[in-house]
Amino acid sequence: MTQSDSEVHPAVESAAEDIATMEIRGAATIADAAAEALAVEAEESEAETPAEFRATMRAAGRRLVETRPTAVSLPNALRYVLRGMGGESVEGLRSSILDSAAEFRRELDQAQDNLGRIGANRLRDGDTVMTHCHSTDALSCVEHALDQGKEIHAIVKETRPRKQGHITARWLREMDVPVTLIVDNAARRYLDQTDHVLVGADSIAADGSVINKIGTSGLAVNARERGVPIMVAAQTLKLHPDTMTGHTVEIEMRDEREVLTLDDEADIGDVTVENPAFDVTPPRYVDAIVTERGQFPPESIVTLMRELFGDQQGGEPWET
Ligand code: RI2
Repeated sequence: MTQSDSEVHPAVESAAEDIATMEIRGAATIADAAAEALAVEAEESEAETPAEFRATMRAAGRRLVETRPTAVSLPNALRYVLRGMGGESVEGLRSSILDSAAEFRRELDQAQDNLGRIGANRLRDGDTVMTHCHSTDALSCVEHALDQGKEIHAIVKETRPRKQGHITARWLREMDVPVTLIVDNAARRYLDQTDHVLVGADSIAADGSVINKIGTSGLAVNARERGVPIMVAAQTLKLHPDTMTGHTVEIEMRDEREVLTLDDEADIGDVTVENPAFDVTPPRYVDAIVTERGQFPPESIVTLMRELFGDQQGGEPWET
C-alpha cells in the first residue's frame, strides 16, 4: 500500500498523540521525539517515487507541528531534519533524512551537556536553587555543578496544574540533591533562602523575553524584588526565529480538566476555567540566558539569533 499525502506512519501518529497529551513533554524531549518519528517515517516509507516520498515527509511534519504551539523546539527540530532532505532517488532522500535526524539528535544531547557545563559555573558550592516545572536544560546545570564537586540544594515548586515539580524532585533526589518541595504560593517566602532561581524555557523571543511554564513571570518579578538572580537554561533550539520579524509566540491553552475535575465542578457549579500553559517573562527580570554557546544577557540574545537564523528564508518545509 502506498501512503497518501494525508496518512502518516503509526509511529508518527503515536508520537503526535503523546506530545499532544504530554506523555512526551519538555521542549528538548519533544524535539528529540519529533526527529525520531521523522526518521521512522523515512525508514519505513513505502513511497515509490521521490515526489511521493517528499509528500509523505511533509505530511509527517505537518502532523507533528500541529500538536503543541508554544515550544519552538518542535518546529525547529522539524526544520532541521526536513531541510536536510536531499537527493534524486527515494533511497537518497531516505538516507538524507536518516542522517539529518541522527545528527540533530546527537547535537541536541551535546548542546544540553555544553549548556550544563556553562550554567554550572554560575552556581557556587553550597548554593540553593529554586526550580519551576521540569526542565532538562535546567537540571543539566545542577548535574554539572555536582560533577564539579559543588554541593547544591533545591527548593522545588510543585507547579500546578500538572505538578511537574514532582518530576524535578525525583530527578534531583536521584542525583542525591537535598530537596524541599513547596506549593507554588509559598515561593516568595522561600526566596529568602534561595541563591538562584533556575528555570528552563519553551521559547525565547528576539527581545529576550522568556516563554516558560505558567508562573515563571510571577516568580521572576518576586525574585527580582528580593534580589535573587534569575537564570534561564535554554539551548539555542529554544530561540524562536519568527520573533525576529515581529511575530509573537502563541500561548497554549490546555484542557480545563487539568484544573477542575468533573466532581469539583459538580460541587462548585458552572464556572469558566482558563488554563494557559505558559507565560512571558520580560527580559528586564532575567539575569542570564544560558545556552550551549555561552551565557547572554537577555537583551543581547538577538545577536546570536541573527547569527543562527540570518540566512533562513522561504516557507516551511512541511508546507505543500
Ligand atoms: P527542557 C516544559 O514545558 C517546561 O515549561 C520547561 O521549562 C520547558 O518545557 C523546557 O524543558 P511542558 O512541555 O527542554 O512541560 O529544558 O509544557 O526539558
